[in-house]
This record gives sequence, C-alpha cells and structure tokens, in this order.
Amino acid sequence: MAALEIIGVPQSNYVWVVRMVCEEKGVAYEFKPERPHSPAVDAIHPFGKIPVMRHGDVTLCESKAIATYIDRVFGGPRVIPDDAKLAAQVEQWVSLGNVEFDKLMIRQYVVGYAFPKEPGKPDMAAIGAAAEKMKPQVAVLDRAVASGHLVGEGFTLADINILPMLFYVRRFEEGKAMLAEAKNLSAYMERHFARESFKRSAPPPPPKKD
Ligand SMILES: N[C@@H](CCC(=O)N[C@@H](CS)C(=O)NCC(=O)O)C(=O)O
Repeated sequence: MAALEIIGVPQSNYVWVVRMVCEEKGVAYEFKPERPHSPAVDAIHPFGKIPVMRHGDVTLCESKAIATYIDRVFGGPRVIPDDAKLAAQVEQWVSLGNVEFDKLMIRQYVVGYAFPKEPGKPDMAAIGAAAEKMKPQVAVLDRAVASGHLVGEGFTLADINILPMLFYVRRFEEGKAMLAEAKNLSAYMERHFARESFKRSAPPPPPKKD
C-alpha cells in the first residue's frame, strides 16, 4: 500500500488532530512539515491551509475529511462509530468545534497572544473580549464531558478534535483560570492529555525565552 503522508506544521491544532487519529488507530504515516501556502500545500488545498494529505493518488484537505478517510481505509479502533446516531453526534461536535470553538478559542484568543499584529505587543483589549466570550463555550463543554467523553461511551474524533484546542487555551492566563474552574473539563483534560496518541502527536515545546 502507498505511504500515507500528513502535511502541515505540527503546531497547527488541525494537523495535531489528524496525526492523533493515526496514532490512536496505530496507522503508520510520513509526516511532512510544511507551512500554509507552501507549494506542497497549495497543490492540494484550494486556499493553502493545513493539514493536507496524500495517499497514493488520493489527495485531501480539511481535517474532518482526512480523519474520515483514514478511519475508513485503515484498520485499528474506529474514531467515528458505525452507529448512525453516534456518527452524527461526532459530526455535530466536530462541526461545533470547527465553527464555534476554534474561531473564538484559537483564531481570536490563542492567536491573539501567539501572533500579535504588533510583534511583542498582544492586543489585550481584544484578548480580554475573546476570553469573556469563551466563558459560555467552556460551560457548554464542561457539561458535555461530564461522562468523560463528548459522544457515547467511548473516545472518538469529537474528543480528538477538541483536545488540541483546549491544550492551547490552557497555555494562557485567562484560559488556564477558566478551565481550572470547569471541573468536568479539568478531569477530561488530565485523562486524555495523558493518552499516548496525544503525546506522540503533540508539537515540540516552544523554544525557551532567555
Ligand atoms: N477547516 C480546516 C481549517 C484548517 C486551518 O484553519 N488551518 C490553519 C492552521 S491551524 C491554516 O492553515 N491557516 C492558514 C491560513 O488561514 O491562511 C480544517 O479543518 O482542516
């Protein structure tokens, strides 16, 4: 069988998701670190975003599509259940993750800190406003993971999709405080951040500042 290639920088939460799917299922893959809009990415994604995937003559973009392909084509535990209701619930949480949580938690809050428009000067007013808006989202997730998983009785793509976002939010002051107060979510993070699949697909730690 042709090699499975996952393309994109490891720091991207969505690249992390598809790599974690591979690790969770025990699927071997070649990781090709490429930035958004590089020629290798532009050749597959119409808007140059990461991750993208190549498997023989199959190329794909969009993390959900890539994860679904890997789940169906390769062996290992299913991350999207066969059961129609559970599969639809996974779809629902992945969609909420990508349309609601990522937009606020990553694109506004985390990116506000990590990539400020003026280097070294994060816009604290915008970050504070994003943090306020995150509170109801955190409350929703805290209720949703009371059983230990977002969907059904098992670990699914719904969980894989949200874990890298929570990891990044917890790196910054307001996010850390908010998540510490969410007791179900704290227990959920402790449990799943310890998974081998999460650790093996994690980005390298950022360089230490002097
Ligand atoms: N819906 C896409 C989102 C991908 C995405 O936003 N990737 C970011 C990195 S985490 C990116 O490539 N950003 C570059 C850009 O927006 O130009 C997916 O699920 O794969």
